[in-house]
Amino acid sequence: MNFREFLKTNIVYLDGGMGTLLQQQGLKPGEYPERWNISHKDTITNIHKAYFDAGSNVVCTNTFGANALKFDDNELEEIIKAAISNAKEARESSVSKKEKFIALDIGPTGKLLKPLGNLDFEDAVAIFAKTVKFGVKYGVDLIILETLNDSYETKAALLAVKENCDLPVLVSNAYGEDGKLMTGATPGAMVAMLEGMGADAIGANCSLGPQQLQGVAEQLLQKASVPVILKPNAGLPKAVNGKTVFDVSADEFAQDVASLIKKGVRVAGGCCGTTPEYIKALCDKTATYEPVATEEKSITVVSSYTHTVEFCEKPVLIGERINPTGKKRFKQALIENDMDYILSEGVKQQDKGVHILDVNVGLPDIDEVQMLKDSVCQLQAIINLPLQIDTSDIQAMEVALRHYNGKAMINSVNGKSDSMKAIFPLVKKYGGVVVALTLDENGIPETAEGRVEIAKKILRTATEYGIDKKDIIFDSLALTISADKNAATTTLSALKDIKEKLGCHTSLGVSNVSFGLPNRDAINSTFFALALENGLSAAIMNPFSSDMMKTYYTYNALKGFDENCVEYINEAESFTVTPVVADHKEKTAEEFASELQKAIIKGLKEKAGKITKELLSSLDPLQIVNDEIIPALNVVGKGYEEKRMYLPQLLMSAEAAKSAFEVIKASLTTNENKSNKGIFVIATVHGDIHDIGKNIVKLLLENYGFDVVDMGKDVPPEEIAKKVCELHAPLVGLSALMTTTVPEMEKTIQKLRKVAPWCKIVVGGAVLTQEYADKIGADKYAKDAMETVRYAEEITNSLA
Ligand code: B12
Repeated sequence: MNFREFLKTNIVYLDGGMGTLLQQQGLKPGEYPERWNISHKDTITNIHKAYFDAGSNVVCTNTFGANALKFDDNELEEIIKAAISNAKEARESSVSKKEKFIALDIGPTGKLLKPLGNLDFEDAVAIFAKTVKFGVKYGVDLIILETLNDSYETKAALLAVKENCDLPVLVSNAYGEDGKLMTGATPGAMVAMLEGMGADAIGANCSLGPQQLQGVAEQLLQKASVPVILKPNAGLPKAVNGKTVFDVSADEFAQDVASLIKKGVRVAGGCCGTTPEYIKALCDKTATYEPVATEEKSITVVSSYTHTVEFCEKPVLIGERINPTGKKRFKQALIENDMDYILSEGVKQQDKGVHILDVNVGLPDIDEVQMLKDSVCQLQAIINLPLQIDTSDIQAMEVALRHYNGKAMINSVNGKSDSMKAIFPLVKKYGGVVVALTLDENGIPETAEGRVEIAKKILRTATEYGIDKKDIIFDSLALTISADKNAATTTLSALKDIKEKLGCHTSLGVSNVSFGLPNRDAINSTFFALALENGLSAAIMNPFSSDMMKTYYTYNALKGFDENCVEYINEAESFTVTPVVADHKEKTAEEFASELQKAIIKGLKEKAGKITKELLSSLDPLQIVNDEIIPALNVVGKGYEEKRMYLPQLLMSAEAAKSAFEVIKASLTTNENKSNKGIFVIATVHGDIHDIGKNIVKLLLENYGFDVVDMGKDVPPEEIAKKVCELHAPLVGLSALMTTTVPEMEKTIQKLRKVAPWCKIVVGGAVLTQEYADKIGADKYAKDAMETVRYAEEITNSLA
């Protein structure tokens, strides 16, 4: 039976851990387990066989880390060939009578993708593609992508599979204790993106035990229309007598996973710490269970790299401001490639509360393909709202959809056969919810019936491409009432029919209705209310229009979509019309300063640099660091701690802070008689990569005439000690920003005391306290850069 057929009607049992078993058999730390396919062929084959014998339907080849970053092409091919052959041999020799399949196992590359890391998205696709091609060449039944903890890398891997074969593909992510991926995606966001791209099953593996993964599994079951995978660890790892042990027994594991199989999990196995014993226990426990049938959920949903926006009763707002039409300043920004302007238009709309951002950067004479790609990539680096890719350039659309980190909204297709032929394959390949305009080769029908007929035609054609109706949102086209008095009523009645008779969601570019009329907001907002009452699901609108926002909040309150009118009450104050007083006066330094904080918090790199330049004319550089940059980073740090912000935002803010810092650095003229005051060795300790604070300390010390030897970040104690001895440095500064890395500081101090007793040690970093510094034996705790300079001067003066 082929795997897809088997998956439809069965509970599929995967295998359990491989790495932990290999460690028990002598795999050394740092040794690549994939090489064991060749060097320890029998060991690998026996492990696979033990899993088949225990009841696994699928064993995963020992190729988790087999990728082109670790192995050259020849070795990669040999490893994958051997891995598949080992699994096949195990299948042949297994005594189990069950259906047996072999999955090519693919894990993460180990690198972060841009902009968080250095790996380019297309390079990631190419790396995964190589592994997939070898897997296909040597004959696997399916592919499993697992333990991926970043949505973008998951997308790259799934694209690589889809572009190189038609094999079934299971996609499983590693969720943290907060129920999200490391880069912030919820299970719902992963389902939206992966289902859109055609994954055969979606799930969770590794990181936690079955009990801790229960919430994630339940969310996956609630949202997914495809089978859900669960492959937990044998609980949490603990170190006992120098060995790693897991805290969930085989029986407990079987019990917990079985209860989730009862709730609907269809593909189950184990990850780190599980053994054939665990799989046997699970198979025994669930031998009489009937598979729970998967249900089509019919959720119309788009997603960003963190979360989803679902189309249901409450209207969805799509911000229309990233669009050059009729906007001189925006056009200029596009021509000048002023990305910061485009990004701030996005940030401002996000602050106003839109749920999705429309992105249209089409202008004659610009390279729209490049511009749209850059805009999408940069917007999604700092804003976590889903995007609506809005272009009539098919190539630009494909590139943008490819690089989009989630399930995008696509604007738009229409009833012309050329349009459907071009757009539907893209929707099918990359996933997405596409806005369908009710017009075709004959133009826009004058009647509502005519528009509904086009909608039906679009639905029929979409089905031929394998696109479900839940992924189509109809736009019945708002035309201007100044040209046709029935324009609005026709649109509204088409809208109503599409919603009620075809059961589809709808969207409108609301503002078109008022072209040519004065006080357009008044018309737009009333039309918006009428449209909502006639079944409008989403509006492309201007969130800076107070009339429109008023309609939105009052509508929700009146329709019962706003529990206790909480949102209405929060926003009501802003509805009060206050006359806008023309204010041409120059901005004060404080106003700029708070803008700098905002720019850093939002991760706007160029803007942060620009504002810092302006600030330097009125503020002292250190004041900018202490009163603006550090407080802004504290806000981000707190957001991260409270799980309101995720690593991507932390990184983008750090980048923005660095760009402000670069400007400050350039403005400070380094003291001429540098080495007069002596050598100061500085480093961030082992395991810690935070260096913004350390760099500030360095800069100030240099300005006060010290010869600073910067050893960088993540520096082991031995290297620091070696350098201090080599230079016979009188002063060393150590930085640590995490509770987990301050012990490295203590180690470094102990080392230095032994080999460089003359050297004074000063320590700093956000988590340090005077008390702790005393405890670990530092000579001085400096809370900031200035205090470090004062101490260094004190020491050098005493030596003089
Ligand atoms: C920016 C940032 C990052 C950036 C770092 C970029 C870079 N190049 O430095 C990135 C995004 C890469 C990052 C990564 C991580 N981060 Co971080 N990060 C921060 C953040 C927001 C700001 C740090 C900062 O630069 N502050 C501004 C500088 C100027 O302040 P400062 O370092 O304290 O320096 C001043 C003084 O302390 C002193 N000083 C500093 N160094 C020295 C040295 C000497 C010799 C002396 C005398 C004085 C001195 O003078 C400086 C100037 O006045 C903090 C939150 C916060 N508010 O601190 C979290 C924070 C430090 N990060 C944290 C975490 C957990 C992480 C990650 C593990 C996240 C992850 N899941 O991957 C990784 C760590 C990876 C690693 N192995 O190190 C936690 C640490 C929690 C803890 N208590 O242990 C924090 C506190 C966030 C939080 N609240 O959860 N992070």
